[in-house]
Amino acid sequence: MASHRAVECVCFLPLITVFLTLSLAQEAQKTPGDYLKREHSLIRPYTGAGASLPMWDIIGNTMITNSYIRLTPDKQSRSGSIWNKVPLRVPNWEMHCHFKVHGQGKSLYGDGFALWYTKDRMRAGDVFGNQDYHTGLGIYFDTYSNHNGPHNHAHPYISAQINNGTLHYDHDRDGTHTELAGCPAQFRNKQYETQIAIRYYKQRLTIMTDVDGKSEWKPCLDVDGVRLPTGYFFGASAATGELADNHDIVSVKVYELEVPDLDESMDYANIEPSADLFSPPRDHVDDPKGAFKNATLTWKRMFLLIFCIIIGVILCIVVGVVVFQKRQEQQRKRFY
Ligand SMILES: [Ca+2]
Repeated sequence: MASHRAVECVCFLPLITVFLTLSLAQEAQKTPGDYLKREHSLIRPYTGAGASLPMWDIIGNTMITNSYIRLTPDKQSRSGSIWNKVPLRVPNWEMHCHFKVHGQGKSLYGDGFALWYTKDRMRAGDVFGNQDYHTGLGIYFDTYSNHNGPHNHAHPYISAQINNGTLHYDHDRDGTHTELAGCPAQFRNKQYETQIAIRYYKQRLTIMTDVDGKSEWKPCLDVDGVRLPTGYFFGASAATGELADNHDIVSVKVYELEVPDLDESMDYANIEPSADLFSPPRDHVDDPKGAFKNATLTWKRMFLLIFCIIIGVILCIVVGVVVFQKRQEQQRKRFY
């Protein structure tokens, strides 16, 4: 599976590069102020800082200060979250989040935080401080590697999950088997600003990071065929266990993205969260996942075929050499 992914990644690399270049060009052309959705944004100075924010609610150990929202402090067994009060009404959007993860731990720290666009809000749980089996989009900033088996990857690791309420986040496997896609990103204990951009545009989810102090967006993931409704809520949550970290949100900016040919007749509020490349294996036999499975089979068959041909050719050469040598020996014997 990993090798197939690698081959697909290599094949799609030029396409991704072109898309991201176009995206960034579009980004540069856009005047963010025109589309900024203030009701979903969290920008310093926060009005009402100290105790409450007009458009946001907090639960658990989350604290509001003048310069950041501390989801959890660098102390064991803490968890908390912050939730936007206003449901999102636009079908195409982009969120920029300036965050800071830092703490005393040199090699042991955790567990991480998450950004959410979900149906429910204010539900404390054990997936980075939010409930498991969520409905919507979860983006995980996993700083602690729980798992050393197959498909493990460098940490910290950012990944996205689309859930319709049926998928469990398995911490023992760092959520790898239910992720849409992901990328490693060294965002912890940085002296400069660390940011993420999440774009949902025409059923395409693109995530870019700016965590290297270069003030430029770097691609993290780009997945087409992602369906998310309007009417959900933005949130951020974090949790610490035996290991801890400060998980801070500095700012959130949400932009409305205009689509010239937007289908006004579409009922955007009633879309069930799903993704073509990873959807729960329940009642989706006829959806594009089937095509993906077939594609995987074709890859396997192709590999087997090439393998058999190579083995066949090697066998022919070996047999040929042996027969040739035997004949030469016989000829030499005849001469003596
Ligand atoms: Ca983990």
